Amino acid sequence: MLGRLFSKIKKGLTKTRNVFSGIVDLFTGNHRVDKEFLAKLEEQLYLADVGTVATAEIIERVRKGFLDKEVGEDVKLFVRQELRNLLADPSEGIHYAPVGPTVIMIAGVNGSGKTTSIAKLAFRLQSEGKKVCVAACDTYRAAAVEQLTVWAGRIGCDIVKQQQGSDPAAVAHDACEKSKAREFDVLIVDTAGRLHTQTHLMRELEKIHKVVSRQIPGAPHEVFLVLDATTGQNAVLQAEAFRKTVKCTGIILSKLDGSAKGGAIFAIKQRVGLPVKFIGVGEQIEDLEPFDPDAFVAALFDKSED
Ligand SMILES: Nc1nc2c(ncn2[C@@H]2O[C@H](COP(=O)(O)OP(=O)(O)O)[C@@H](O)[C@H]2O)c(=O)[nH]1
Ligand SMILES: [Mg+2]
Repeated sequence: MLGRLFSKIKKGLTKTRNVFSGIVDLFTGNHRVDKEFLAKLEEQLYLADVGTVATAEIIERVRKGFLDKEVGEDVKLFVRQELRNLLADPSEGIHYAPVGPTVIMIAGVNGSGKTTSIAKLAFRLQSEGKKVCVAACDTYRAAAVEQLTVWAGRIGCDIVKQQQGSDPAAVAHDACEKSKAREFDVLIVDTAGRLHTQTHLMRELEKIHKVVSRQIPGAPHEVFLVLDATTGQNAVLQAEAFRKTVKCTGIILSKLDGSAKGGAIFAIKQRVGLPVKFIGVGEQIEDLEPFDPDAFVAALFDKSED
C-alpha cells in the first residue's frame, strides 16, 4: 500500500484527512461503546460529509456489534470497513469500444473541472500509447475553446473545434468523422458547463449524445460526470439531476486536493450509485488518478505525516 501513488493520494486528501482525523481520534482512550460514543461518532461522520443515510446505517451496525464493549482497534477497523463497503469495487477503468474509436463524453456544471480533467485524461491515455482526439463542444465561451486548444497543444493530441457560438452537435459530428477516418483510439468530448436547472443546455447535451451514437457504434462508450469535491453534498444533487438527462457511466471527482468534503464520495456512491472512476488531486496535467477505494479509505484513516 505504500509507495508513490499512495503518498500522492494521501497528499491530495490532506484537507479531507484533517476532517476524518476527528473520527480516527474517537478510537483512542479508554471508553466503551455507549450512547455518548455513538452520538460522537455520528456527529463526526456527519461532519465528514458521509451523508445522513450512510451515517445512520454505520451507527446502527456499530451499536449492534459493539454495544458496551470497549472502544478499540476492532471498532475502528469495523467502521473503516463499513466505509469501504459503501464504495464500489476498484475501478475497472475505461470501457473501450471493441473496434474503432472509443468515445468519452464529459458533462458537469460550469467550473467543475471538465476541461482540465479532459486534458489530464488525454495525457494519461496518450502516455499509455493511445491516439487521442478531443472535441471542443463547449462552444458557448470563446475561452473554453481556447483553453482546450492550449492543453491539446501541450499534450500533443488532436483537437476538433469550430468558432465560438457554433452548434456543439456539429463539432461532435466532425470529431466523430475525423476519429473514424484517422483511426483515433479515443475521442474525448468536452461540453458546455450547464446548471442542472438549465433545460435548454441539458437538451444540448442530449443532442450531442444522439449525434455521437449515430456516428459511432456503441458511442458514447463512457459518459463521465465531473463533480467538484469542494461542493460536498451539492455534488450529490448535481449527479442526481444529470442522470435524468443523460445516462452517465461514471464520475470524475475533481479538486479533492482543495476540498475538506471528500467524504461526500460516500454519499455520492450511495445516493447516485455511479462509480467514481477518476479523482483529480491537483491542477497539473499528471494530477488525475484512477480511483482506488481501498487506497482512498486507507489514506483517510492514516494519520502519519508523509
Ligand atoms: N486544485 C484543483 N483544481 C482543479 C482540479 N481540476 C480542475 N481544477 C481547477 O478548476 C478550475 C475550473 O476548471 P475547468 O476545467 O475550466 O472547469 P470546466 O468549466 O468544468 O471546464 C480551473 O482553475 C482548474 O485549474 C483539481 O483536481 N484540483
Ligand atoms: Mg470547460
